[in-house]
Amino acid sequence: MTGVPTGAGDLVLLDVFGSPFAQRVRIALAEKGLAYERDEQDLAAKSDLLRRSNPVHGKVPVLFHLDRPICESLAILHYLDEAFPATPPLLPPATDPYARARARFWAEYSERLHLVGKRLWLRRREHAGDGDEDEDAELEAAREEMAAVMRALEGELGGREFFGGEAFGYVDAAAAPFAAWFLTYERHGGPRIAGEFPGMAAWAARCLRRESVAANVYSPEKVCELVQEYRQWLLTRK
Ligand SMILES: N[C@@H](CCC(=O)N[C@@H](CS)C(=O)NCC(=O)O)C(=O)O
Repeated sequence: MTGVPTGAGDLVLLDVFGSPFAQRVRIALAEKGLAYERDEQDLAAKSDLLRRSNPVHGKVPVLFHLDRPICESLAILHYLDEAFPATPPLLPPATDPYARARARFWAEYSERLHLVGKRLWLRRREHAGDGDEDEDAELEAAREEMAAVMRALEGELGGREFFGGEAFGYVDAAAAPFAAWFLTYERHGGPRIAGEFPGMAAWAARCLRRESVAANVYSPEKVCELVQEYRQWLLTRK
């Protein structure tokens, strides 16, 4: 716990490659240059280890550091900053509590992308306008909410390279996994991101080019493909 990068055995991550919450942690570990072991989980048949280490939620990611589990992606990112102070920080410095509080706010807010995104792609029908007025109204509401989320994030980004300024930081690590989902949001009725939110589109492209992100998320096309498969499976099950 001294800030010296550890051997891979000291850090073990229970994760699922495609989980955007687990991706946050892998991105942060990559940014910090920390070696770790991955333990891919099967969420359809949860292991005793996952249940024991995250008894409240039973979700990934869980990071073990020296055999002690830490749950919740944002808590893990925070922990990594504190436990490994010699590595590149994600949060603003402790001498700037205001900037830290602000970063925590926007990191949490970035989850709106995922929640509202689901309302776009997890609908029964692929397209609006073929007869179900309730579904059309829900699609329109979700599209508007996604536009509001993008607008708010773009306002916070404020023309900077990253939410962390010139450096990729805590909000960037928290939100970057969702950058790979922008294409899916668009294809399922969301706003045209490049046209309406050029700042967010440029930020997403910047993130996806970054090694820590590119190595740890699926490509936007692959996300679309997997979402389509998942949707089919889910909708035919009902
Ligand atoms: N708030 C949690 C969310 C984690 C989460 O939703 N993980 C999903 C995978 S993307 C999961 O493990 N789901 C299993 C379940 O819900 O039982 C975090 O930030 O870590």
